[in-house]
Amino acid sequence: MKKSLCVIGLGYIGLPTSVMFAIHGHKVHGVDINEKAVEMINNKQLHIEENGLEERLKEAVESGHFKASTQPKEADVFIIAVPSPIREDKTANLDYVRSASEAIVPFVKKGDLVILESTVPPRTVEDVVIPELKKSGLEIGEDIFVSHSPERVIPGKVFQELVDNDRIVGGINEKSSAMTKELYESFVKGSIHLTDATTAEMVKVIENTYRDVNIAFANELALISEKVGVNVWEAIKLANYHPRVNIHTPGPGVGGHCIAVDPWFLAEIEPDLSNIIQLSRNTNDHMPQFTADTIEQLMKENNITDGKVAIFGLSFKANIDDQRESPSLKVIMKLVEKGISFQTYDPHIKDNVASNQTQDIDEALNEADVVAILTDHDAFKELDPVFVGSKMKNKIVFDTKNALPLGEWESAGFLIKRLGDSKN
Ligand code: SAJ
Repeated sequence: MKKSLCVIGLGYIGLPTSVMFAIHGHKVHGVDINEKAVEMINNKQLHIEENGLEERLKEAVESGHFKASTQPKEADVFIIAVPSPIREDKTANLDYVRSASEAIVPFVKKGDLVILESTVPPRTVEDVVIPELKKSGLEIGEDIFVSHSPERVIPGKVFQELVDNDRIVGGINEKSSAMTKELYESFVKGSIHLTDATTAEMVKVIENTYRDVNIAFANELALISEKVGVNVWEAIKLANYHPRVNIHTPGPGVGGHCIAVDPWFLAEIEPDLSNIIQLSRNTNDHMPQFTADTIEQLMKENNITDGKVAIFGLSFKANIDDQRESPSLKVIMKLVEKGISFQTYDPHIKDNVASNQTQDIDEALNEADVVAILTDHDAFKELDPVFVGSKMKNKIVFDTKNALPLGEWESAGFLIKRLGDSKN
């Protein structure tokens, strides 16, 4: 049955989700506090980059099924997809989740469903969302229904994963779960697994924590490999041929608003029981420092004084425009501390997000001594080493993502240092 939906938060998750429901026949009223974003969305313009979003947004708006606004309104279903960041002290900041829950109170009515999609520490539905919704005077679980259905899509492949991924639905009771399942069946082709709200919260947080711990392991292996005469990329590739091994890849750090954040949700709840989780966070957080130290070392070894580094890659991972919590920004801070000159460049990031940023690759490379590859964008993998070398003062590359074809760059006269590789 087609429903009216009110989606709070039109960012990386809320906007694609709204658009999907709209093009599957539901009537969607999207809400965001960012007036400029609302205006752009209604004009079929993107305020974020995501593959396939542009044409779907156009279709959704033109169908008359999707409209954005700064204010919520009455609906059958409310979906909350707002940020849930961490504070400086690594505790969860649930202010947006709380204020979104509060904002819908005047509009919820008997029979409505409220779904929280934002990633949150276990018990947030019970301890934060429900107390707000109770202010409506409606009986929770009888008059209105509530569930947590965490988003699990990867930036860059959001539309594919929204459809194909399995979905976790945790209702506060069976009716809440059933209603939520029925709604997502509008477009989800993966299986929809039902559980309770707190378990669903836990599932989402442990998925990202698993990845963080695994990446920390890979980063530790990279540091060990540099000492023992091994290329970590080769070692991990070979180990992963084992049917029960799946080691992730090292890099200059872990960015994004999920993997570098969610493990703290568990650490906050049970600090004494989350040793590996906290150690992994700290290991990954140390990688930008290690990256900056290696750049400094490369300059010293090659007798470069007052050298210039070209930082390639500002987004937190390949082929996206999202620089939130990007390790690159932390590497830059460390370079500033060391007094090393640099220019930053990212073909995916059009706004000014970093110091000394340029949109011009020639300017970034001009008179540079070292190019540091911090994000494995396809555009970097396809770079012509002869062109890059022609602009630089010294031909040195620090490849933290194993992105470049080594032989080709060495043939072009480059000295290549690869993270986790004692031979290069
Ligand atoms: N990274 C590594 N090594 C790896 C994999 C990633 O260093 O082997 C780094 C990346 O470069 C990046 C960071 O980790 O800086 C995070 O990237 P990611 O691709 O692992 O994850 P996100 O943050 O884009 O998306 C994750 C996904 N979670 C899982 O894969 C378990 C996604 O499905 C979630 O929806 C998303 O978090 C979220 O919103 O929680």
